[in-house]
Parts: sequence; structure tokens; C-alpha cells
Amino acid sequence: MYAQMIKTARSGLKSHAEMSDQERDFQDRIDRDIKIEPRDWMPDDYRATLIRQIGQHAHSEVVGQLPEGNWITRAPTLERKAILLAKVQDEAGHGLYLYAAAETLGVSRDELIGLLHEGRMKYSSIFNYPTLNWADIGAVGWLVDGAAIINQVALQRTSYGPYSRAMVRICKEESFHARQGYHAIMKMAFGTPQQKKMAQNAIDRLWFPALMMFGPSDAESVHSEQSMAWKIKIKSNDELRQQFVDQTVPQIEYLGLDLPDPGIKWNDTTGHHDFTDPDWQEFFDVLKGNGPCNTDRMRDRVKAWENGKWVRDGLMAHASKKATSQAAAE
Ligand code: FAQ
Repeated sequence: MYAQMIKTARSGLKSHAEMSDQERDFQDRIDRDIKIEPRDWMPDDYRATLIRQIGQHAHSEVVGQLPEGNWITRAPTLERKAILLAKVQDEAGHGLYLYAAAETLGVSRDELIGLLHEGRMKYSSIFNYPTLNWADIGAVGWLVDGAAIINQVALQRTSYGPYSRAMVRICKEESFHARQGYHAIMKMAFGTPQQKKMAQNAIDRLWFPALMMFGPSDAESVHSEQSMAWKIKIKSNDELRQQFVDQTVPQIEYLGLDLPDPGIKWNDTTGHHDFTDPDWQEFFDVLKGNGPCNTDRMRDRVKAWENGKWVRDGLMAHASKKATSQAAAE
């Protein structure tokens, strides 16, 4: 169903005059900040855009478990292991809330997962980078969850009710994720010279990929104009990226470490930090499947899906047995 919708989705904003009466009423509800609920009428493209974004978001949560899950058995202390386990489990939960929100739009979780596995849906570019040392786990929590929260806090006000409510729960857990990441990096930044070096190395590798999480520049963003008119997106890619930079600079200063960008400096005129853009060519290459870990991530996800088949089959058999015995008892 969704695969068909993406083929027919139009791009570009409709003028007020081009809209049907139904579309004008819909836009009016959006403009008055009235949430859209699953049974309400909505334009097909609004539905398709939401499925694309929520689906991609859900896939990111699930694929995002891989670079961190990789370190559970190698966490340096029992406490760090317990924290990491809880965090990785939370990400599975976030995937679940988001797939459930997408299902209210009439697409099944199996279809979305099928499209991911066929390479027809995306997940966040950041998870195509490796986690090479323990400090990367701290940097992922601090920078990657930190970037994710900035986006997700804004999305709590998104126009689609089930998505916005999922975001409220997710943001609560994400704050813990970011704090544990900053705490882990802080321990290393204030630890031995070797630990400090590892922390710096992780930041050097993950800074620009974290900036890419907000998507291409506003000038290059294909969907922003329409998504912002529909309040699917609340802030633009560049606005969110700037907010992230402004938030992170004082944090890195406290750590006594450096961001790998000599161009970062406070600008009195704009009231924000100037910074260097990431390498957009690298970003688009990663989206095309050419990042350092794209192949590994997809292989591992498909393998996990296939290995989990017996669990899904068992649950379905149990549910159907239960339904049959309930029907017989009525
Ligand atoms: N990666 O026109 P736009 C997390 C694609 S959650 C891959 O600007 P849009 C938690 C975009 O899909 C992180 N693809 O697109 C966690 C489009 O391609 P399409 C995920 C990207 O949708 C932490 C094309 O480029 N968060 O990390 C990316 O208006 C730690 C043109 O771009 C969300 O998904 C990218 N970075 O804006 C878990 C938040 N950026 O579909 C585990 C919700 C853009 O036409 C461990 N999503 N593209 O083929 C959003 O806010 C938006 O979808 C954006 C992109 C801002 C990501």
C-alpha cells in the first residue's frame, strides 16, 4: 500500500486556490494547531509523508541499536553495562511506539520492515558509521541522542496526534540517554591522558556525522516546505542544526576537549555560533549506501529479522489459539 503511495506522491506546495474545500478545511485545522487523528480525513500526500518520516524514524531507532549493542559485552564496568543494556532496550521500545504510530496510517509494520530490507526506505545516516572504541558509546549518547532530542522535542508539537504522543514518551527516555553519554565522556575527559585521547578521537569522528543527522541544508531539502506547512516538521533542518551547535559548544568547553572545526566561533550579530558545514557529498554518498557500515547494518538487521521468525510465529500461534478458545467459551 505504502509502496504504491510513494510512487504517486506529488511534491511542491499547493496554493490556497489550488486546494479543494476539503483540503482548505484540513489546512485550517493545522493552522489552528488542532491535532489530526487517524480517522480524520487527510490528503494522501500528508499520509504518505508521515509514513515516510515515521517509518524512517522507526527504522533509525532499530538500526541504531546495532552500533551500541556491539559494545554491551565489552562495557568497562557492571554499572556501564547495565546502563547500556537499558538504553539499547529503550531504542527497541522507541521503534515499537513509532511503528505503532505508522500503523494508524494504514501501513503494516511488516510492509515497512520489508521496504527497509529491500533498501527502499531509509534510516538515519549516522548509524552507518562505526563505534570503534568505548568512548564512542559516550559520544553516541551525548552527540547522537543529543541531536535526536533537539529534533524530537520539536516533534512533540507535530500535527499528527499519534506521532506527537509517541514523541512525548520518547523524549523522556532520550534525556536519560544523552545524560548517560555525557557522563561517560566526562569520566574519560577527566581521566587518564589515554582516556582523554580516546574521548577526543571519538568526538573527532562523530561530530560531522552528528551534524548530518538534521538532513541537508534548507536550500537542498526536498520535503521541508510542504512538511512545515503541514506542521509535520516544526523547525527546519538548519534551525535545528544551529540549535544543536549552540547547545554543544559550552558542553565541549566544560570537558576541556575540542570540536574538530576551527571555524566554530560566537557571532555577536546573529547571536549564534558560526560553524563549518559537514561534507554534503559524503552525506549523499552515505544515503546512497556507500557509508562505512551500510552493508553490515543491513546484513545484521536482515539476519536478526530472519532469526526472530520462530518467536513471531510462536506469538501468532499463541494469539490464534487464545482467540479460538475464547470464541468457543462465548
Ligand atoms: N539520514 O527533504 P529532507 C535517533 C533524507 S533517531 C538519512 O530534508 P525530511 C535515536 C530524507 O529522508 C534519528 N536520510 O527530508 C537513537 C529525504 O529522502 P527521501 C532519526 C536522510 O524528511 C539514538 C532526503 O534526505 N530521527 O537517532 C537524513 O523533510 C541513538 C531529503 O531530505 C528522525 O528520523 C538523514 N540524516 O527531513 C537511536 C527524526 N536526512 O525520504 C539509537 C524524524 C535527510 O525523500 C541510538 N525525521 N534524509 O528518499 C525528521 O525530522 C526528518 O525526516 C529529517 C529529514 C530531518 C531527518
